[in-house]
Amino acid sequence: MHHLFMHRCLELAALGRKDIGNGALVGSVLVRDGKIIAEGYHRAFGEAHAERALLELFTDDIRSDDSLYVNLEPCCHHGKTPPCTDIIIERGIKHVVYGMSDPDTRVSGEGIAILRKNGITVEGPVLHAECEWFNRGFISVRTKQRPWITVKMAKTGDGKIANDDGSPLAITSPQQNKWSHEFLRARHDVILVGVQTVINDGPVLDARLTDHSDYHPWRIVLDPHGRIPHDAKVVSDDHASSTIIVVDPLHQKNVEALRKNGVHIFEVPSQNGMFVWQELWEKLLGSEGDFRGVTSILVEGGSKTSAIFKDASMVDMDISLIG
Ligand code: AOF
Ligand code: ZN
Repeated sequence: MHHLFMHRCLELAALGRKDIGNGALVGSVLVRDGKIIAEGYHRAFGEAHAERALLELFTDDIRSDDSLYVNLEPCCHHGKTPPCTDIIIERGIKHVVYGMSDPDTRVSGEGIAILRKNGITVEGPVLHAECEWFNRGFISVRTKQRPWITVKMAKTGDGKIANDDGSPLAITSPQQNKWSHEFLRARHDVILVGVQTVINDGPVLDARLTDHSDYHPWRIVLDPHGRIPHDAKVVSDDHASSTIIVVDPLHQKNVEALRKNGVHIFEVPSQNGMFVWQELWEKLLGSEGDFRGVTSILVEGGSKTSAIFKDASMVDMDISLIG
């Protein structure tokens, strides 16, 4: 039963993906007599954490045999919201089951210790490998100060990734495309490409072949010289406001006009055609307008952009789909 309830926490947590910025994906359920009687999740950056969202919605008395499940150790710090441990203690919860401890140095075990000091039984980590995998972006941001990075390439059996003139080559099967939308695109905060891929292929970079077709990951185009065509789909379609062009400040004027479509323009200095990593991560982990930071990036090409990430050891997972 533990696993069932923890899976439900993860399912709820996933609903926050687009709006929690650089934070953790967290869901919580309250269980009474083996059944879920209340649910909550961390909905958006700066808003109530999962446990607080649940307890603010569920205002009945808590019974001493109720259990609160949450996929991340409850926090004990005053951040944008008060500590979750406070409301758990105040409301008289006696059992907490958690999925993984919190890598945030303001918490890291202290949340659990405080609950125990207050006479609460704390069980966990439950399903921790799955919980950590699910929050790999958040863990990366908190431990490496950069997002989790997956590089994905599609190749033919003999190693080709495009036609010899650079034009796109249909490589993967419909099943592979569906899988990569469902398990790669819909499970990262960002799909990132170099500007040459936009020029050559004109991609849409969304997760349309999925059950989450209303989820539109951020689309980032690395474009140091501001070469992106202004009629490219990513900067002119209905989701242009989910697109970020990263440009060197020297060439910012080339893309300035795209702001009227809602496109975000991030200025980051570059050296030899590549952005300064430290400054790139500062921008991508920080806030600007309605952008609140990201925790995971799927690099989808082209070969030069992927090589830049690999050469700098900025890759956590490298996936080749062989067509
Ligand atoms: C929880 N439940 O639902 C979340 C937690 O900036 P703040 O105040 O939102 O705090 C962010 C930190 O709080 C984050 O780094 C992580 O340690 C914890 N997130 N904790 O108990 C939640 N989202
Ligand atoms: Zn909290």
